Amino acid sequence: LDTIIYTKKQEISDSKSKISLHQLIDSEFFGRETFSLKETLQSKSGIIAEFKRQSPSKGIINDKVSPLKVVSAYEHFGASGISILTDKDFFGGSFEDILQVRNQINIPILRKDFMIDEYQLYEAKSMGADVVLLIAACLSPQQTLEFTELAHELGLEVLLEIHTEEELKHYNSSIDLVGINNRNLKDFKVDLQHSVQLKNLLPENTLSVAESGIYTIDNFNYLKNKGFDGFLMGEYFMRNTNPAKAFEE
Ligand code: IGP
Repeated sequence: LDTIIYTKKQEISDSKSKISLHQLIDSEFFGRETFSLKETLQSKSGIIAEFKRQSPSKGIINDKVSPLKVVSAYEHFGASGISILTDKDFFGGSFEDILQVRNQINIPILRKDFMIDEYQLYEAKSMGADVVLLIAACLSPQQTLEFTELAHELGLEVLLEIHTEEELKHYNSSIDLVGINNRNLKDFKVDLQHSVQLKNLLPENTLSVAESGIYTIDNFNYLKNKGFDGFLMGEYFMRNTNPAKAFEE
């Protein structure tokens, strides 16, 4: 995680020198009305289906399929939302992946990246995202609050990702959704029990999302029975040469 954050700082400072905040604000998608993941989590399947070419823990998962083909099918089969990795160095993603699909689907898009600078929230809005992921392990509780407020000013919803009980300190009542990552970002170990245990410690009525390691229908049903509102799934779909087919099943 430290390496990712270090690389990310460099990337952000490069971007800032190339594209000013003003340019972001003037861009095509900046003023658009966003979709609400809070709403679609309740009105559709609850699945937030991810487009992910590769990851540090798994290497290449699928680099043959186009984002548009995959996310259109996700929408068709009832996904509540789409998660798109925009980190290039570690996940092989890009801003283009969101820009390209934005006008082709009518469900919310989560910009999945390592947010450490408010500039990235402006970027998220300008590329057509509706929701941003804030990873507690990358931020202080104070930053989390400030980023949440800015996100809301921009019309974006916030999914706070936690992995430990300690990180509950990052929670504040403005946060829209809390995701519990079953994968430890430090050693990549995955344990579904993890989200189940931490979920009990969330304030009542918090919309909760179980993240990572959901690889079978049984995994999904298990977590649904435990009361999760959302299910962030990536590898299970992307492993398939036809990710949408996995969703349909
Ligand atoms: C998806 P999986 O095991 O279904 O591919 O996991 C998603 O939860 C995972 O990609 C993820 C992630 C993150 C990636 C969750 N939190 C933070 C990068 C950064």
